[in-house]
Amino acid sequence: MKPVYVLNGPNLNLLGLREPAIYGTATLADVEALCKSHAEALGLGLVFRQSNSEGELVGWIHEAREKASGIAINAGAYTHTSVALHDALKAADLPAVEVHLSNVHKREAFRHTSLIAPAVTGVICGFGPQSYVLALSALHSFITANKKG
Ligand code: CA2
Repeated sequence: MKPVYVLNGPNLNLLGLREPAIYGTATLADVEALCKSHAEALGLGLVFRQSNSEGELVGWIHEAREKASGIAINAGAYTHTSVALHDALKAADLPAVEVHLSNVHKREAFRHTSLIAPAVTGVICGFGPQSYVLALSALHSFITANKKG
């Protein structure tokens, strides 16, 4: 089976180093290790990446179209602004989960809108690093049932 791509957007490289009250103390490397061990338990291959560049994220979604069985994406602030990520996810036509560490609906109003939500299968937010684990489980269910949603 093709691997699942877990893509991370801008500033997520700072995880665990700043704003622990909002995002916790786990680093992105910790989140990657958690994803790797859960993916292994599910029998899924994993590609885990982070970029601060919208264009690079678009490129990775295009790559996933050919090389991945599903996508979990924490697009960071691009969630709320990016038509380009929306269009790329639509075109990828894969099971996809929008992931957030924080519960964006409890936060500033500008975080309540997601431009990518209409282009993915579902959204998971508010569970810290466990949001990624839940996203991988959801993708696994969809992929094994051969559904896109
Ligand atoms: O809750 C999430 O996962 C977010 O995607 C995180 C984004 C934010 O813009 C979204 O509204 C919700 C921000 C990621 C930046 O992470 C930082 C981590 C430590 C210090 C500063 C930023």
